[in-house]
Amino acid sequence: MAFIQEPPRLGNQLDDDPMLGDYLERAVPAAVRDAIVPELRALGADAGGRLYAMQLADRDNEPVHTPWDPWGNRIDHIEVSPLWKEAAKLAAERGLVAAAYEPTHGVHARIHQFALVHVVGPSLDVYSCPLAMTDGAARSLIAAGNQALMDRCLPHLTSRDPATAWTSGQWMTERTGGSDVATSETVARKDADGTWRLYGTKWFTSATTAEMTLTLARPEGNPAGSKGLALFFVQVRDDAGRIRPGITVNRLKDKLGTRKVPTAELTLDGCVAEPVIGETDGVRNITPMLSITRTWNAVSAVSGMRRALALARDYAGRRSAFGALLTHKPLHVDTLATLEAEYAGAFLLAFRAVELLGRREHGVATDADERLARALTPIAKLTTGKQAVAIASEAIECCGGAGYVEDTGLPRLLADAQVLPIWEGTTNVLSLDTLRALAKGGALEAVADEVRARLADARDPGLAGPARTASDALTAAGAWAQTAMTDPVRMEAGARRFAMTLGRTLELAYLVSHAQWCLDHGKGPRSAAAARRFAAAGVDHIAELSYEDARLLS
Ligand code: UCC
Repeated sequence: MAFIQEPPRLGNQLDDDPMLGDYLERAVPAAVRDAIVPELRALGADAGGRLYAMQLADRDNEPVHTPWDPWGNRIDHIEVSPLWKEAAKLAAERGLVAAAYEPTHGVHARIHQFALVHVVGPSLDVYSCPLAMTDGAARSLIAAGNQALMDRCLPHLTSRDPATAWTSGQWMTERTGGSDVATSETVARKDADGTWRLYGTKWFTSATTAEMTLTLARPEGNPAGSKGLALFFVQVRDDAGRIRPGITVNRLKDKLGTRKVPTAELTLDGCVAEPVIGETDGVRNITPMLSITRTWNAVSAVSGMRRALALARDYAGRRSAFGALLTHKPLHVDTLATLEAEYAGAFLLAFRAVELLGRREHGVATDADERLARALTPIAKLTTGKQAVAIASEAIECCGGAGYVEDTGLPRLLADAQVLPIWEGTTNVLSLDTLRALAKGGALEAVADEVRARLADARDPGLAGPARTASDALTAAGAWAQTAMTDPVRMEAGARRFAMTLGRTLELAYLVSHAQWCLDHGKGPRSAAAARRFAAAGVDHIAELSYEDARLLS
């Protein structure tokens, strides 16, 4: 009989991931852990079983936009995939947003929420996108202190009832682009009766099935630039789910990945809007949204890596070549080990950002926590986004040609990962945001203190080497920042290498500290091995590269 290769399978997505289990044991008190682990385990079974099967079966279903009904009415109906409908229900019931806003687990609420997201997110075909924006909108309304909008929206945004749950959009990107948002062209006009209406084009609105959105527009007469923009709330759909007057869906985007996400181009022609907070400073007022979605991005990057690795590892146990299973081939073992180390470092960085978010939201953050969080959010987003693409690429390569064939489902890992360094701020924009954060003062010291404190945990001789690598990289980054500070061109040109060095240094410091905890708590030497391997993969990206050379090459 001809040879037929078995496909990779997934097990329970909690139990198969020692990183998550060990982290929860270290980071949350036993009472919280006892409460959340059964829930995570049930979700882990669903994620690796029923939902993964549905995801494979649902592969060809993509959102469909129907602009008109048969009688000529403009309806702009968007039909999402069956898995997205299931995801909407599951997300509400399991509290993928709500868990962060409920008092049950206090300062650990964010860890609880993002552990849920980590376990199930990769089985939901990027439904994490509307959830991230929903979470960001809830947090932005709270930060703005707009009581009327909070009363109206929060019960829906944080609902556990699928019948009342809303999602939110985040309409920032225009034809002028998604990075330099200050150049947005949408205008806000006030009617004689005081009603605000928006006029313009939104060029990239993700998950346009949302019931509401936060968006930016320039009140007529306001100056150019980001200060002249204001943050607006728009109720996108009526109670029957119909799109409201003044909003037209021009078309859905034809994207490389995230193909289940209905991303649209919109024309706004007089849609009703409400200012969320004042009539200026829109960019500053939407930054709470950006901090939340960037944290979601980091966690989604990490969970995407974990999914890619789970499939590649399982495949290695089912695939024989040159006389042995891949799990027994030294070069394959070595390849997977490098990927595991990257995943472990990325996991710890992303969840540190999650911890800090929780501390800030529960009023227990110190000044140092605040400064650290401001820098850590862009650093975590940019570092993990790049790692996610690299790991997805390697993981599909681990499956050979099967990894390149669409109906195995494997190529989607890479196509979906590729959005992570792009949306919510590209790697370069976030490198510049890292400089912006550090310019506020005290943030670089907060990062340095964090690294030193984690490295001080290392007592095992096997961790001395990785600790030295992290410490040296920190010194190099600090020295570079000191001298580059006086030369804006040099500083900007080197910003990505600098931010990436901080990201990898933090990851290694967290790995060292976590590894020591694992050794101390009978969890074995796996994390120490990850720290050593991560250190060998390169941490210090600082390099004095000539800008003149860069210009010659551009
Ligand atoms: O929309 C997109 C797709 C949606 C899908 C989302 C799904 C997510 C799912 C994830 C999970 C899977 S993609 C497009 C997204 N676009 C962005 O993220 C924007 C990228 N660009 C930037 O981040 C830029 O750095 C800008 C827009 C923030 C730069 O704006 P400005 O106005 O030129 O810069 P300024 O003047 O420096 O900043 C204005 C104010 C300042 O405060 P004040 O007014 O007090 O001086 C800054 O300190 O905003 C403050 N600010 C911040 N505050 C700027 N950035 C931040 C920040 N990150 N945190 C706190």
